[in-house]
Formats: sequence, C-alpha cells, structure tokens
Amino acid sequence: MLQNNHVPDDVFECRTRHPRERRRDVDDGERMTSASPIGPSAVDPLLHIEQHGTPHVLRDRLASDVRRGLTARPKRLPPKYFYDDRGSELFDAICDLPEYYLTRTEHALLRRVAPAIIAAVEPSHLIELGSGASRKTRVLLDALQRSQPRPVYVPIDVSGGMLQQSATALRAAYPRLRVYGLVADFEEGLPPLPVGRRRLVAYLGSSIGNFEPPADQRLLRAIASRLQPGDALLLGVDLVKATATLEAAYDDAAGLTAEFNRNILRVINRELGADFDPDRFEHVAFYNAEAAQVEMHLRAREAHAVSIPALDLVVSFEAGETIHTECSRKFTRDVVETLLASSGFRLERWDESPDAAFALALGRVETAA
Ligand code: SAH
Ligand code: AVI
Repeated sequence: MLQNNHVPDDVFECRTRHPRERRRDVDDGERMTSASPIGPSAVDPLLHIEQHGTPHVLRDRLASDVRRGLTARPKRLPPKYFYDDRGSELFDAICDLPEYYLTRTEHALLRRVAPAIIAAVEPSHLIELGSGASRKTRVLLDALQRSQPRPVYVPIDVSGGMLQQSATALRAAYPRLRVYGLVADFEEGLPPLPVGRRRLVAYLGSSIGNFEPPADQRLLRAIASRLQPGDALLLGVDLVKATATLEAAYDDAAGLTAEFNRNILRVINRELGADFDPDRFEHVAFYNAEAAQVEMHLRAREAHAVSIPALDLVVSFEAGETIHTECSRKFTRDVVETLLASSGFRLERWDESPDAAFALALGRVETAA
C-alpha cells in the first residue's frame, strides 16, 4: 500500500524559498523523472518515502550501463548495481565479518565523537547518502534527538527495499523522529534536499571511496551546491594500511564478499534476462597500491558466451578475462582535505580510530567569497 502522507511545503527546497536553488533543483528533479510516494502499510504521519525515477527509467539506465560496460575493454560494471534486496542484505552481513574492520571501527569512532560533532554543527536535519541499513546512523540520531525537539532524518539510497525497512525500524525506535526517505540514484543527479535551519549530511562507510576521481568531486560539489554556509558534511573514510589487512577485508574466509560481487550478475540476469552463470566467475580482490585502492573483479573461469536478450547482445569471455566491478579507494588526511577543499568544504575536524584504520572528516560549507 502507498504511504501518501502530506509532506509540509517547507520540507524540500524545490517547493520553497531560495529561488536560485529552486530553479536548479526543479530542473534536476524533472530530468530524473517525477518523485512518487511509496511506503509501508501502516499510516504514519512522521514517515514519508519518495521514489525518484520510475522503474522504466531505472531499467533503461541499467541497460545502457551494462551495454557500455560489457562492450568496453577491459569490461566493467558500476558498483551501484550490487544493491538489490539480496545485495543489500549481503553487504549488511559483510559488515559483521571479522575481516571487514571498516564498519565496527567507524561505529566505535562515531560513538566517541558523535556527541561533539552534533554539538558543533547543531543540525536540525540529518541527511544521509547511501544510508543502507542505517545502523551506525543511530549513534548520530541518539545525539541529535537529545539536542532537538523535532529532529528530521533524510536517508537517501538507491536500494528501496532496504531504505523502507530501515526507515520503518527507525520510526519505531525514535518516536519523535521525522523520516523523509528518498529512493534515488544520486550519481544521476542529487535529488532536492530538505530545507532546514542547519543541515548535516553524513556519507559514511567510506562509500565515497567507490567513486573514482573526478566523480568523487562531482558528487561532493553537488552536495555543497545544495547546502548553505554553516551546513556540514561528515565523511567516513577508510585509511591506507597494510595490504594483507585490506585484501582480507575484501576476500573473507566465509565467501560473503565473493557472493556480493557475483550478485551483480544475478541482477543483470533478472532485470535484462541474461544467462550469466555466476559460478563460472571467480571473485578477485587485490590492493592496487599505486592507485591506493582495493579493486574487485569477476574473472571468467573458462571461455564462454553470455546472452543478454534485452540488449540483443551476446558477450564473449576469454578464459581468465575480467569484469571490473568496484574500486574502494583508501585515503590519507591530505587527500581528503584536498578533495573537500576542491568541493567547497573546509576541513573542520579530523578524528581517527586509535589504530589509525578509519577516520571521520567534518567539512563545513565555506562562506561564498
Ligand atoms: N552507509 C552504510 C551502507 C554502505 S553500502 C554503511 O556505512 O554501512 C553503500 C550504500 O550506498 C548501499 O546501501 C547502496 O544501495 C547505496 N548506493 C550505492 N550507490 C548509490 C547511488 N548511486 N545512489 C544511491 N545510493 C547508492
Ligand atoms: C559500500 N562500500 C564502501 C563497500 C566498500 O568497502 O567499498 C562495499 C564493499 N565491497 C566489498 N565489500 C564491501
């Protein structure tokens, strides 16, 4: 059943003040297709979820990305297509693996610094990109609800099932929290952000590392352009470290990351009628020290062909040929500070975990010169 609650007119930029911003956001919104409300069955006035992009548009985008990626040399696929319901659940399970230190390290760091960050920014709205299960977000929400009588949380994620599930769970856990979920692919244009006295955008999990330059800067600039001076960005970043630690994190003993990697082939089978046999591909993950990134690939175990009827395409694989499915860049403070500065943010705080494995960078929107 559709969740069709009334959204107050002052919630989204495109429906309210800031004429300059309004024009741009409305244009973006129209290009991305119209937003339609979806949501859980019980009517809850504090919960609203909007879908940006119709299934038709999303499938066309997948089709053109897959055609471009699998006819390129070397072959590649965009990592955002890992995250159907199964992929999101696999990622959530990866977060609990002993080898995947990122989540627990960032979680512990957040527990230590979230109160100070919320006190420094004093946000009325917490907006989260790539929110997934919103597990670590609770640490920020705990601090936010202590300081705000009517806190607002805006999760934005391409994975609609996971967003709906986590938004519903958060509403149950935080009775005063308004949740405006946006199901959107922010690579295709950031959806309009809510207006608010002060906004904190969180982008956790080192997900910025899945964007290669200059796409990382493009995304951060888009965020900055939607914010006002004084608003802030909290960026979780995984730091450069020993190769063995990095490679274990992306090639776990239980094989969950391998399944997550192969899931992209299952998505293409389901959406485009392809006949990939995921077992004919081996999961490969290694640290490319020169580029400071872990790379994930799928390597064909033998020569074979795959048919993709929706694209009227047959893709041939040589034995050993790879599809590059993901980069996970690893950062230093200098790289993050430069990236933030070139995107319109001044680095205000830098907090590292005690083992220097992971950091949280707080960037503040610069006042226009
Ligand atoms: N923030 C969580 C989840 C990280 S997994 C954490 O730190 O654990 C990355 C999340 O980003 C997934 O939920 C995925 O669906 C989402 N995502 C990936 N690419 C996206 C895109 N282009 N637009 C919107 N969401 C995206
Ligand atoms: C979401 N993202 C930051 C994860 C990462 O570490 O790059 C995705 C992931 N890929 C393999 N394991 C986890």
